[in-house]
Amino acid sequence: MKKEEHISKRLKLQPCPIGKKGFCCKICLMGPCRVTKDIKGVCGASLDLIVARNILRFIAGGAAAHSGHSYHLLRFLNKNYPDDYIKLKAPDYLYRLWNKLKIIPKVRYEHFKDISESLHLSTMGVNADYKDVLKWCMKIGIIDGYYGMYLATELEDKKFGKPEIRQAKINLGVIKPDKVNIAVHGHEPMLAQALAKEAKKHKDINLIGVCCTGASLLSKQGIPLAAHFLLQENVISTGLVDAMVVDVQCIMPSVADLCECYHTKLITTNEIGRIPNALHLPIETEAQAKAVSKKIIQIARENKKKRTKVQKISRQENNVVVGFSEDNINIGDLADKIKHKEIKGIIGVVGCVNPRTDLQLWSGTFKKLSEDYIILATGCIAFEFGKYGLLDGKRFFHLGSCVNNSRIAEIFRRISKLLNKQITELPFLISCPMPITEKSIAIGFFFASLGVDVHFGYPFLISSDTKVTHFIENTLKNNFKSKIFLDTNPESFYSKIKKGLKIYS
Ligand code: SF4
Ligand code: MSK
Repeated sequence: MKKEEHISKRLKLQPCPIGKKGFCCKICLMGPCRVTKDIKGVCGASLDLIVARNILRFIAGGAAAHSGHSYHLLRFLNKNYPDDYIKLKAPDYLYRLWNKLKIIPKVRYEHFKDISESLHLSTMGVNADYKDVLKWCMKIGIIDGYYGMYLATELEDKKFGKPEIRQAKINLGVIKPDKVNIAVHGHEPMLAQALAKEAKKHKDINLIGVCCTGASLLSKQGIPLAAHFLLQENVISTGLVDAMVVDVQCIMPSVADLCECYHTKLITTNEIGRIPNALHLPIETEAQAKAVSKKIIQIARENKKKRTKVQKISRQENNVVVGFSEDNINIGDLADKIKHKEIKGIIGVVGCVNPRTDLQLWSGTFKKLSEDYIILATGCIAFEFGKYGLLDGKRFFHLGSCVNNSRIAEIFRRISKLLNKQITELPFLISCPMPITEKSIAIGFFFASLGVDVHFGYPFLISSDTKVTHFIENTLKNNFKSKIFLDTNPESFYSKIKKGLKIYS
């Protein structure tokens, strides 16, 4: 079968209706079990237990990815972090609450043990109390927030500098036909930063970003961002990209198929991220990153000569304002606007752009909401907002890659401190309208642990009419004063939020 046929078949794949709701268990070989309210699994596991275990395993995957990201940075920089890292970063009242609930790791690197234990307790025949499993979801969410996002963001800022506010360009038009185009894609910016430094020395090299490695370079250095997750294949199919350099996370295996159809050289740079037929040049140290960068430039330059199938596709560029952070955004002004009710609140819009949702409709919804709310955006959805001309640095603020969601948490923390309120008392909302990855669910649970209500716009896992849904919509409030809720319909979401945050509770 031709590669193009493979792609069109992939696009027609329908999700399993049982798995989509989290009603399928496949953690032992007596299954997979498709359960209902009336039919338990072969082992006797109830629907609620299975849904809760599936959520926990999803969050564990996300926390492992974010914590792996910060672990790779620590190794690259030969650095460590204090044992009481969470105590140093979290608001005191929350630290005390989490301590009382016994949901924070206190010893260095112990969070990896907790991620591992969450897989252990959710395997067959260990924890059968769905409420306790959900408590673990909060614990792993906190780990994701601090040992994943906060730590990675802090290490990257210290090493590569804080973002700076500037004008920049995004979209496929940033790929230049007359240049050697090198795309960097993934999440960990160590090699990409070295490549950016090296590329500056060569006039013929055009470095462009994809996904969150790209969002990180965009916010710190203004390097153009060619694509988000959904456009990663389009980058290659321009026929103009001479090397695609990938690290970890959100790299579709299909890019290898595409590279076979075009001349693009695919290069993997992280020891855990190998792809068949790609050139593997793993880096673990700064010296290796520098040497590999020089090599990649040579390879890409040579490879440009092999361009044959240059496609005529839309080569649009969009102007955006980027480079916001917790340090350069005007916290005092935001606090005043909230205090004097000049805005209804702040919505942090996180992450992914799922092709099973309506991207245009969701972007339009946030455009309308921005009349009343300030919108803070990260990751792929920020790119999507940029495509619609919304990233203006007035109502919409670009805060970087998906680990940089910690910047949103930090902005919430600083505003609450300034107003002498708890985070939960302020009109903040996190919305993840089009989640794709395990990380996005982990991020949601992290914000819920801070007392922020969290919206998801796609029905995986938390859609069921089960006790689990009731728990995350209602019982969370008892301890965390937040709720996690689902609304897949942009219009009904808009009408709820338009009225004001927390009014919909
Ligand atoms: Fe089925 Fe129980 Fe095995 Fe899950 S653990 S697959 S519910 S038998
Ligand atoms: S890349 S995690 S699709 S934001 Fe961070 Fe985009 Fe979501 Fe991947």
